[in-house]
Parts: sequence; structure tokens; C-alpha cells
Amino acid sequence: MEALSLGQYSFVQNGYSFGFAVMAAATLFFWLMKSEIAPSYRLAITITGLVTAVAAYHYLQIMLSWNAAADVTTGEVLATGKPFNQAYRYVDWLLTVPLLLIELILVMRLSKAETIKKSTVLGGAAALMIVLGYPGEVSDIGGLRFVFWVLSMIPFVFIVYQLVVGLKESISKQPESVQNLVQISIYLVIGSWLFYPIVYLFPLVGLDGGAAITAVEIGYTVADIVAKAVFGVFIFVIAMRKSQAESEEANGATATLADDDAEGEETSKLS
Ligand SMILES: *C/C=C(C)/C=C/C=C(C)/C=C/C1=C(C)CCCC1(C)C
Repeated sequence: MEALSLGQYSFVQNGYSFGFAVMAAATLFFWLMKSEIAPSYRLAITITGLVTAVAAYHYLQIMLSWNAAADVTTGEVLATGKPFNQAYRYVDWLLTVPLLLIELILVMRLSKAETIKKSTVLGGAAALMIVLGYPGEVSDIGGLRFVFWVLSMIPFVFIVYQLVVGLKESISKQPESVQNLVQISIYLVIGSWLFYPIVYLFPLVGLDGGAAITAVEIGYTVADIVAKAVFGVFIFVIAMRKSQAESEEANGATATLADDDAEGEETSKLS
């Protein structure tokens, strides 16, 4: 804490506050707009809001822990002795990272068996990735940080492979109006997730003290906003487009039926 300048300390604090506001607003948006979505995609949107709700709660906790860890009344950052709790982030990720992948799978609406299989495999790998990262995050020993980085990268690479290669066929079966959006969402997952293992290494590449803490905390906050709220908006738009396409299809089908009926009536009148 005392390695931070007052400017760095407030910058990180404002970052958490912004993170909380974005996550809370995103949650309200997803849950209030859910009625616009066809019932088959509502679970995906409920979970999208759940992810941002869990994150909003944790941002609040992180912010309170950050406030309690330092006393700035003298104009300098003095440690109060209360430790800043790193575990909030990891508990948050443990809950939200598997759910983020499940959101994506649900909005694709695969067969039931495939949904369960892909959710279990991807969700499990995501949880393992977070669990393996934690011991390194809280260790002051650079070597340990690196060992756990390598271990955690194994499930990370597996997830990226599954998203790029494993979902290829399922994407080709999506309605054309959303294929691009699904593809972009997958790139958004990979792009924003790549941020985390890079940020994690900052303390190992010579960034230390206040600059390292500031870079890590702001880096994670920005990545969280992209990975949860921005990604959530993509999931929402995909669900919306698929709902519209399906209701048009259904209307088309009723219209055809009505036409058939009308023809039937005409024929009966003729006879
Ligand atoms: C909303 C939170 C998200 C999307 C968090 C994602 C976190 C990761 C992709 C973390 C990955 C890590 C590694 C691949 C290696 C080093 C340790 C981690 C946990 C930072």
C-alpha cells in the first residue's frame, strides 16, 4: 500500500467505482430487457445478468477492502494494517468465468446433450484455470508466480482451442443473421481473456511497487468490463436477433396455414 502515490491510490479506487457502476447498470439492463427475448433464450440472458450482478457485488467488496487498507487523511497513502483482500477477485472469477462460457453455449442453442457436454467441459476447465492461478497471485515469490502461470495456461489454451476449433461446426449451423456476431463474441472472449495472463505477469517483468499494483488492478478492471458487460451486450443482441428471426418464421408458418385454410374454403364454396 505504501508503495502507492496518492494519485495511483485514487486512480485504482475510481476504477473500482466505475467497475461497480458498469456492472450494476448492465445487470439492470439485462434483467429488465429479458421480456424482449424469446423464452428459449431467456436463461442465457438471466445468466448474463447474474454474471454482472456477482461482479458488481465483488467490485463493491473490493472497493471497501481497498478503502480500509489505507489511510489518506494526511495526504499520503499510509497502510492501516488491514490487508487488501485479493481473494474477492478470484472468488468472483471462479463463479463468473464458467458462467460466461455457459452464456455463449446457451445462446447458440445446441442440442441438449451437446449443451450439457460443452458446458461441463468448458466450465470445468475455466474453474480449474482460476484455481491454479490463485496460489501464484498471492505469492511474493516470482518463481512460484511463474509456475502457477504455466499451470493455469494449460486449461486456458484448451479453452481457446475449444472455442476456435470445437465450436466451428456449431457456428456454421447458426442462423446466418447471427453467425458473424457469434464469431465476434468468441474473438471478444479470447481477446479480453488474454489480458489476464498478461496482466498477471506484470510484476515479473520489472514493473514493481506502486506502478505494478496500479497496472494490475486497472488492467483487471478494464478486462472485466469488456469480458462481462460488453460481451453480455453481444449475447443480448444475438438472443434478440434469433428471437426475431424465429418469431418471423413462426408468423410465416401461420400465414401459410391461413392461406391453406382460405384456399380450402374457396374450394368448398365452389363445390
Ligand atoms: C470476468 C472475469 C474473467 C473473464 C476472468 C478471466 C480470467 C482469466 C482468463 C485468467 C487467467 C489466468 C491465466 C491464464 C494464467 C495466470 C492466472 C490467471 C488466473 C490470471
